[in-house]
Amino acid sequence: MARKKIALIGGGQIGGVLAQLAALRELGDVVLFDIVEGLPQGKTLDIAEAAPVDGFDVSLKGTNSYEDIKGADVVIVTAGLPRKPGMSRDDLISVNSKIMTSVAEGIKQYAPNAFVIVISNPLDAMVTLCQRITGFPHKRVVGQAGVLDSARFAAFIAWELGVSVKDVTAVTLGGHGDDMVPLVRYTSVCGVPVMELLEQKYGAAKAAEVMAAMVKRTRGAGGEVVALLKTGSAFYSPASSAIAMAESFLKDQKRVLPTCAFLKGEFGVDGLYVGVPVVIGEGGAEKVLQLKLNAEEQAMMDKSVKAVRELVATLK
Ligand code: A3D
Repeated sequence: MARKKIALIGGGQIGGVLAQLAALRELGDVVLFDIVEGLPQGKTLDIAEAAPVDGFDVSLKGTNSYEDIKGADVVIVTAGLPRKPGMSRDDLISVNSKIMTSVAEGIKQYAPNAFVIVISNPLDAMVTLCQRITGFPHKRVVGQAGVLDSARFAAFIAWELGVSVKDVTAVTLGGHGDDMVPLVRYTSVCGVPVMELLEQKYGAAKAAEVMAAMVKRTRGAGGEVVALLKTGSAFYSPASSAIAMAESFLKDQKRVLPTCAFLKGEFGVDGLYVGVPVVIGEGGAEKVLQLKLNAEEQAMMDKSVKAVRELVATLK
């Protein structure tokens, strides 16, 4: 059986970590593409030279030529500028749309059967653009945001309650912006609703306050890292999140992962890429998992969807 091939478009901060994680997990052979000469070649050489130490055995290639992504099973796109302090993700739309246009054309030509995971911001718009240009079926073009947003929410809850992050299941829906929807009611620790545990710890009133602060921190978590780093945005956690999605596809794991997927009526949304729980398997984004939302949650979802619609409408 031929080895799987993973193409990474963008060899910057996230691209480098993606290459290392894909290699460490032996997901397949890795091709790292960037327009900057030497950058992807240098990073892949550096990672490959760690193979005898780490004990992985895959081929790693850095390239400035799209031809090298030929036949890729998975393509993960991080090409594009990241945020700097004071910028919103939406501020990146004009410059990153131009980059995404050339990237999507390269993918269309050389990796026509790939499952594509977009990470570039503004996420919901960049996924939309990538699908439009490639013309691939919607289930083969998705965005990574929700795995990360949910992981951040889960981490804050685990730290607050003093429990392992492994035992927290957190769910976020909606666009990858300040209006994202952390779903408190569906968030639990080993099956116990998180609010029950917070109320045991603090009583009802303070528990609500503590949760509101964690929801707020989750919504602003990307910006918190940007403000600390000053020169760019988060890169370890977005890379881990996209690798989980790629792995679920490559191994047909059918994991249920919050994914920016194209909705056709689910959650009352038609014809738009938005973050929802999705079964990811060999067919790509195979199925959207429907959740029942109460009036308050639906209102938050509607607000987030409206923001995504407005953003996507600005695409040329
Ligand atoms: P960075 O380290 O700047 O890497 C981006 C790379 O893209 C650079 O190496 C560029 O040379 C390269 N590039 C620029 N133009 C092209 C092109 N036309 N073709 C191929 N490569 C090109 O950024 P990063 O890795 O930190 O972030 C990458 C993107 O991910 C940014 O848009 C971020 O905003 C975004 N991001 C998304 C999330 C999500 O969870 C959705 C999280 C963090 C960052």
